Amino acid sequence: MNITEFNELVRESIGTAESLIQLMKQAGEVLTRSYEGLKYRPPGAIEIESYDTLYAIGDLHGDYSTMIDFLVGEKILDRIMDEDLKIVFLGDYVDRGPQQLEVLASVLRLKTMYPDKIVVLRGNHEPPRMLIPVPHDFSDVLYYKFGDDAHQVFIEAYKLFQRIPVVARVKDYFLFLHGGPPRTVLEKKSYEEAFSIGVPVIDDVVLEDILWSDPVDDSSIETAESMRGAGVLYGPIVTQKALELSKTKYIVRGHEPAEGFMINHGGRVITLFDARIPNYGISRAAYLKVRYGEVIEDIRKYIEVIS
Ligand SMILES: [Mn+2]
Repeated sequence: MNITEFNELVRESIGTAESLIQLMKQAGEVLTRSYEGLKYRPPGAIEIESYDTLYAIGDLHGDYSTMIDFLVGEKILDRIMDEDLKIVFLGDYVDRGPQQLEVLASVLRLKTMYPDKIVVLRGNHEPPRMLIPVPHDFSDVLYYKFGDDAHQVFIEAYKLFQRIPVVARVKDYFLFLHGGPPRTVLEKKSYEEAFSIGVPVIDDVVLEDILWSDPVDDSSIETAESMRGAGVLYGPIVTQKALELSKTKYIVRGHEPAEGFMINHGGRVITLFDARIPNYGISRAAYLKVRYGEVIEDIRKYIEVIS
């Protein structure tokens, strides 16, 4: 498949309320299944067990041009059939940007076409019903596009959002999530316990913090109140404990606007941001690119910038 064909497929997927609902239903199924090299651990965790090249992309927020630039720049569509690529999307597909439906549909299309290669994680803009972010203009976008049918699409989108995994891991290397580790991590004895793995539903506070929290470079802080009104600010000690329990070395997350990327906690927290949208004044996007077995000394060398 080339980029023109992919683009056409995305356009068709959002052409009618019915086609988008169908895609969301199909994606909901594959999001919560295991594949070779990609293990799903209910209710919301993924283990990435193999890859030739691993990518991570931060918040797209309706910036479809960055999605296209990434796919074309890395020749993803040419390579994905033959190479064991793994692409982790860190959440926040909708709200704010000009092409929210295109971004959402492209991520879901990639997942349905290459379910063993794509990891879709949940952001705070794919919210639980009790924690709606501001702005949440996704519903306006649906009404503008689908009119009377918008309500049905909205209902299906929310069903889908509740199924999206919240954390992914590459043992010995990376912990991927949207915001930060749960504030309760300091009291926990295992990765599973800390991230609500193997329980019927994700603990409310665990979910809130994973989707909403931000790092703060102050080693005297464990956790502090966040101005966002949800989640917390977490200090280096929380990061250290989360890395220890998950047996990883880096937290890779999105959530905070940055000129492509930002590094915190002595190089242990990497923020990726991929929405080059004017109201943020941001002109650069960034993604992580790592080949299997590479020894990482300076994480900055593995961050690619699109400008
Ligand atoms: Mn966010």
